[in-house]
Amino acid sequence: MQLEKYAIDEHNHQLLKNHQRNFEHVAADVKELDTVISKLKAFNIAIPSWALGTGGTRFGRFSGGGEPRSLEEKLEDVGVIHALNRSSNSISLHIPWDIPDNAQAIKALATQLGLHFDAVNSNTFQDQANQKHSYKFGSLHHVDKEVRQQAIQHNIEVIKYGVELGSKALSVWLSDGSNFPGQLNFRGAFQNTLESLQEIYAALPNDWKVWVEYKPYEPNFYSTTIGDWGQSYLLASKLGPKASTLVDLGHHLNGTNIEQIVSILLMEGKLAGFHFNDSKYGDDDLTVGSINPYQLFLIFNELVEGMDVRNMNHATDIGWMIDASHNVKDPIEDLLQSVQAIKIAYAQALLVDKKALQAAQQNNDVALAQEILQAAYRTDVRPLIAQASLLMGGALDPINAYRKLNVRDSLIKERGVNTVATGL
Ligand code: RM4
Ligand code: MN
Ligand code: MN
Repeated sequence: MQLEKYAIDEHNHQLLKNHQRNFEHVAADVKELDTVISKLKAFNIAIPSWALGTGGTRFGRFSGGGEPRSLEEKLEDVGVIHALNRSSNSISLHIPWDIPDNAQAIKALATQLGLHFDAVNSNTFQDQANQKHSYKFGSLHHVDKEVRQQAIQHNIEVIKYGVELGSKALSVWLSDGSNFPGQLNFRGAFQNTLESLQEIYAALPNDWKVWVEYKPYEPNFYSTTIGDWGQSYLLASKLGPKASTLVDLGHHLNGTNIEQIVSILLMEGKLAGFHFNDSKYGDDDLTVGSINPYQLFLIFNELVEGMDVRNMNHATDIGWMIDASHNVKDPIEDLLQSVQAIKIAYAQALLVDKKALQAAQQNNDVALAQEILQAAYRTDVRPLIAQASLLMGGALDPINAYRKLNVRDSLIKERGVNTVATGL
């Protein structure tokens, strides 16, 4: 299904008066208001194809109604999200969950919906039905060269699908690791991974990048071969300029200072991008900003400052993606909330008085530095985001509009109650 623009406009109309009052109130205190609004207008976050269905846990999966049954329907769902928030103009595909049978037709549908294809993700953490060798003991790090070759070939195939669709990056996440001490030779596993990635790297088209994701544990519980940003950074450095580190917010042990990691990777030109989500304990893949919005703001504060120092384009020089998977919410509502949370953190970071903060840092004025950061964090920037959305033809309040326009009911009517999207 596709949302009609007039329906969104009509819904906006009812909220407009209130919006204008709120907007004027916050805008009065924003220096360089036009710049802030135009940055918000340009900002987009990719939607992961695997988040459009209800996620499962290892205990079960409770599918919701009207889930997308095909790649086409996944694109349509992202089209709905983008029509509402005007900030989700791309989709990140996972192969083989989302193999495009007819790349030209899929590309045409995406263009019609105003979408393009973000990074493509390979999958060597599951065995596929027709596969010769098993990944039970790993893929790119495997002790057996034949298994490594199979995983390398899969990644090269994923690049080929991506090229057909106009993607520009391959995102690699490996579950490779060990469950028990003694199971692995760490150096051997690292070297095998490096050599495998080198073969994949060699297959990248000129204008492509490879993003190396890390994760401390799960599904392996003793060691993960790319377990932290240091190991990912080391691989990316050895691979070359097309390789960099992808930060998934849920892939850190509790208490890790993620904003500091982000700052250093950015300084070194090795920050590929993000998989946004939130977590309380581990890789919980909860809605972005639902648990720790302050951390998200602190990350964006480092991003804005670090990107400005390097003269980077906020909207396009880093890969912004969501990686979440839910079992209780309507996936579209969840994604709308995630995008909104990211834009809130970004807008707040844009409001930080950088000069004043720098001066406070130079003077070791710790209390003032905190005041400056929190003044931005405690600003209700939602009217700024609503204004940017309105100017782009989106909804003032995307979730509210989604509900009022009964989108899920229409999807259920069209697709049925018992649908299961591919994914986890
Ligand atoms: C992993 C990791 C990857 C994602 C898979 C589905 O934990 O976050 O990025 O592709 O889950
Ligand atoms: Mn991820
Ligand atoms: Mn994850």
